[in-house]
This record gives sequence, structure tokens and C-alpha cells, in this order.
Amino acid sequence: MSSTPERKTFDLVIAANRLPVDQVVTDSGEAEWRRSPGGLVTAMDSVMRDQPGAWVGWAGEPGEPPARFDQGGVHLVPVGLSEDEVHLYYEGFSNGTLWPIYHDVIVAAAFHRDWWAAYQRVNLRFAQAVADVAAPGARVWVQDYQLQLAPAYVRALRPDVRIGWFNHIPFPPVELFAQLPWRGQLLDGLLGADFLGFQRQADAQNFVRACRQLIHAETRGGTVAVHDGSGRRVRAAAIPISIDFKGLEALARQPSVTARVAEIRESLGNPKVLMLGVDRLDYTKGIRHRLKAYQELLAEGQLGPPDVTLVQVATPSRERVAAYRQLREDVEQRVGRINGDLGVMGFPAVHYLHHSYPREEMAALFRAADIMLVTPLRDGMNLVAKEYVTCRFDLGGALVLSEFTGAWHELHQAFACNPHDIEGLKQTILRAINTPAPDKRRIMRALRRRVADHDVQRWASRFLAALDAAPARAEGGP
Ligand code: ADQ
Repeated sequence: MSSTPERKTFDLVIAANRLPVDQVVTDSGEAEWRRSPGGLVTAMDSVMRDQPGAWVGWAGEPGEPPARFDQGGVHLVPVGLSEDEVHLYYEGFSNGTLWPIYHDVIVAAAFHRDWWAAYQRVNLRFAQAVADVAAPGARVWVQDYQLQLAPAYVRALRPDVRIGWFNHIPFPPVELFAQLPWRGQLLDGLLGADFLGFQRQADAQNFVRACRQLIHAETRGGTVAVHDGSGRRVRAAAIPISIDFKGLEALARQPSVTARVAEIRESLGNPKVLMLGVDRLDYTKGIRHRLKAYQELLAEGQLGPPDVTLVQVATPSRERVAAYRQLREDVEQRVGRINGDLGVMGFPAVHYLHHSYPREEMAALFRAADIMLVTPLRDGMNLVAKEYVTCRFDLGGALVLSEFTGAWHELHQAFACNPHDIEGLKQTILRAINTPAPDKRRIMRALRRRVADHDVQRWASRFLAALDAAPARAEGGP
């Protein structure tokens, strides 16, 4: 522990792989911290408004971490990662081992003992930083798959605090989870928490089943008994994440966004049907399947430019991991082939954009799109689906949504698809295009109601209420 005098402590501590800020260099050449525009940040704003909190996370650059600082009412506690640790803990164990296992092994997972060692080391470092800033009896909220050992490490250091963990990605069926050579340690790490939140009921059930089958824990309903002599029971339940409905809708209604919608459509030649895909360039998102279905629809003459066009926005992602580089090559090759074979002069069949965009531009794109294609092979939630319906206050547009997303479990009225079934996906796209406007408006109204009633602020308060109500209390706790 650091010996800094007058160390500040907080009643609420968030731990996430990344801090909610990015360092940017201003026009005058000075480095400054800017808030990153994620949903988690917005959710935490709503809970930290009433009580000051701390956020423990990596600042995004390898090397010595910057000193702690306050920004936007949050006390930021940077955790340092060496260049090696970024490779072993983040790109390696988190994204080369856990990510594929937790997403149905769409690509093969790799198992390396030095990745695991770094994962343990980094999780312990996060736990130490949490233990250092947590006030007596504080609530600690750990985020996501990169930090599955942190709950037990925090408990060992600070048995007085209450610990929650939320999994943003799926939790795999036990048959896949069982492949992990360190499966028992991962379960024990999570069982350090009092409450575990998941996107879907099935994810919570998968976790409970893994505890029963792999570490022979006694389970009852959604709770797991911990064999550490404390008599604790850990509860696992679904609390699906959402978005800032009011904030995003207000942005989408801005006159500047409305003007941009017209500009976007105009720049694409005012197509009759504008289809849109927006994803991190990740193999879980089903971008290849989507392009294949679209390519076949064009080749068969069912659709075609200039009447129809597809805009595919693909945010650069994890480019140092081999499977992601391969995916980028595949997608870009297919886009090239579709445009080469099926585009017409001045009207490409696919507009492929490998960029990140500001929120205003995303809102304008959502408003401009007649058909939104969300076709992941597996996705914890998929916020893009919720963002799309939020921006469609005009009740226009249609959402094609994969059954393998968490979002589909809430947005049943969407045009559901199985992206593995290319023929079925093609039919669903045609149905979404051809359904009469009044029916589409009715569907959109229902989808919007669901997201409006279950926004990210409600998600955060439900999670914290579940954490407070969880049955467990460590011995010696308050
Ligand atoms: P992601 O896999 O990153 O999140 P998603 O939920 O769709 O997936 O969120 C992506 C976010 O990035 C959205 O807010 C989207 O608008 C934004 N975005 C995408 N492309 C962009 C671009 N080019 N420019 C700017 N913004 C862009 C993980 C899990 C999901 C889960 C979330 C939250 O994989 O399943 O929904 O966490 O829990």
C-alpha cells in the first residue's frame, strides 16, 4: 500500500479494465484527459451524482501510471500495465483465451501459462488499488471478464466491503467453460463477490451450473454456497445493461442532426432503401455472414444499387490480435468483391467505413437508415440495437436482430434472424424491407417503449440494489 498521507477513500468504487477517460493532445500541444463517451460512464454519472465515487482502471498507455486525479466529480485511480502485460493479460488471456471461450469458440481459444500468470498478477494489482481507496463497508463494483479474479482478491484484502461484479459478455455453457485449464480458479475468483450480474438469465444459469459441476458447490436457485468456512452464499442474476435513452434521443432530435440525416442520404444518391451495419470489427458480430447474405440478394437481382445501398461502419478493434487482422482482411476483400461485381458507376453497393465517429454522426446515421442490420453470432447485449430504436423517435426504420444477442431477449418484436442461416437471413431482410409502414411503426413503438423503460440509469440502480440485498456478508463485515 502507498504511504501517501491523507489518502482519500470512497463509499463507491468502480473497477474496470479502462478508466472512463482518454488522454488527448490539444491543438496547443498540451496533453489533457477527456471523458470517453461510453455507456458505462453515463450509467455511473447517475449513481455518482448522489455520492462521490472512485474509478480504478488502466489509463490506456503502457508504462508507469499517471498519479490519481479528480475529474468530473470522480476520483480516478490509474493502474499501470507494462508493455508485456498489455500483451499477456489484455490481448492474450482476456482477448485470446476468455473472449473466444465466452463467445461460443467462433475462433479457437489459445491457452498459455504465461498469459494466465499475467492475468493473475494484473487482477491482484487492481484489487490492491481498490482496497486502497475503498472506505470501510464500501460498495465495490467490478466490471467484466478482464477482472474475474479481482472479487476474491479484494475480499481477501478487505473483508468489510460489499463486492459486485457485472459480466458485459455472455457466460458460456459449462461444456465450453470446462476447457479452461484454470476454470476452478476463475470460479473461485468470482465467488469472492456478494452479487454477480449477467446480461441474460441463461448466462447466470450457466455460471451456477459451472459451479455445481466443476467445483462441486452446493447451489440453490440462483445462489451458490461458498466453501470457505464463512457460510456465505453468492447470488447470480440477470440485470441486462442498457443505454441513456433520454440523452441519446435528445441528441438525435437536435436540428444539426436532422440536417445531417438529409445530407447523408443525399450523399448516397437518395437510395430507396439504406441499410446500415455498425460494429466493432470483431468476429462475434457476424459481419461476414451479413455481407454474404447481402451479396447473394444483389447477385440474385432481389436488391441492387442505386435503389439499395449498404453502409457498413466498422470500428477498428484489437488490431494486434491475429484473428482480428484476419477478419479485417476477409471483410475488406468481400466488400471489394461485392463492389467490383455488383456495384454500378457512381453507386457502390457497399460503403465501408473503418472509422470511429462522434455520437452526433452515429445518431444521424441511425436516423438515416431504413434497415438496421444487427447480426452477431454471439453478443452479450449489443447496444447498437438499443441505440438505433432510441434514435427512431419518428417511428421509421426497421431492426433486423440476431437471436444470439442479449438484446433479442428484450426486443422480441424486432425482425429476428439466425445469422448462420444465410437463406433465412436473406428472407428476413426482404421481409423487413417489404413490411408495410404502419406495421413497422407499431413494432418500432414497442421496441422503443422497452428501451425507454429499461435505460442505463435503471440498470445501474437495479444492480446496486441487488448488491445491497445480496444474502452474503463476510464474517467481520459491518
Ligand atoms: P461491444 O462488443 O463493444 O460491447 P456494443 O454493445 O454494440 O458492443 O457497443 C458498441 C458501442 O460502440 C456502441 O455504443 C456503438 O454506438 C459504439 N460504436 C460502434 N461503432 C462505432 C463507430 N464507428 N464510431 C463510434 N461509435 C461506435 C460489449 C459487449 C456487448 C455489450 C456491451 C455493453 O460485447 O455485448 O452490449 O459491452 O455491456
